Amino acid sequence: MEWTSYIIGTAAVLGTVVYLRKKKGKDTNRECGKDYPKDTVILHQFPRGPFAPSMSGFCVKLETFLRMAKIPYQNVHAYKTGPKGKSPWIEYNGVVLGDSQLIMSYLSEQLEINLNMSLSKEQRATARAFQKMVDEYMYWSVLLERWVYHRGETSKTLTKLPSLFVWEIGRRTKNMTHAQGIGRHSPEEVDRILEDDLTALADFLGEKKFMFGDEPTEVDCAVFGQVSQVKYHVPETVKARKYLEEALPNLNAYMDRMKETFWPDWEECTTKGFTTEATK
Ligand SMILES: N[C@@H](CCC(=O)N[C@@H](CS)C(=O)NCC(=O)O)C(=O)O
Repeated sequence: MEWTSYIIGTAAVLGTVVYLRKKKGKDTNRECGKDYPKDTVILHQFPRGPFAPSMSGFCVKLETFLRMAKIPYQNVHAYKTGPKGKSPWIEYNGVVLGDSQLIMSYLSEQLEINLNMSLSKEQRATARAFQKMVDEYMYWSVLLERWVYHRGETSKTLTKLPSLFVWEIGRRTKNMTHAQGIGRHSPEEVDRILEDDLTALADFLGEKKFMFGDEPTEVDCAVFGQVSQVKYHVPETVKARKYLEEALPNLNAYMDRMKETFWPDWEECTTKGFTTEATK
């Protein structure tokens, strides 16, 4: 029984890879105005998550940006990666682009939008440092917690992906985090780093409504995106998730504020929790 499911799982993984490789060429040749509408961002991202709109902090970040900047967009949900081999990615008026931050800069330039207008040069520099902290470090800590240290629990409570798929994600995560460097730390050290990064966010936020005051700015998209994964999409036993819940009330209130402001349809944008129905 066990072996049968491994064979079926392997065939499914290989089948998906071959299918996606064939499909990629077709998708990047799509024509604006014919295959998709003009002046509308086509946001390619992973399928919705169980407790937040995506299990990718970058997808939550970019979609929050499109909402904050009031840019018309349409979602395409699939486990399909873009020109840089990652998700999210976009098509916009004939241009195909990957990387959430580069996409945000590109759209801001094209549409003459500046969500950082109210910030001084010094504040912009601080915002950039926070964006890098969450996108380039917190992201990897979350991956380790979810797919390596607590993989069994993730499978039971967060994802219905076949166990072979989850094992493969864990294997890739180990390799990537080793290369990045964070994967060389012990689980206890990663827990500690994650807690310290959350504390830094909470301390900087203080009593402000958003990272830089009463109005949200671009960095709020990245902070909200990556912290949403700690709050909703790592198993409940992860120490940093409990720490966020119990020790950082202002950061929690901020997360709720971002959610209410930009995601009034939050529930409809999730799969409404994890259910084992389909896997019984
Ligand atoms: N720097 C990229 C990172 C995107 C990224 O790492 N996406 C992950 C999902 S959260 C991905 O596509 N992983 C697939 C892979 O590495 O094969 C961005 O800002 O968009």
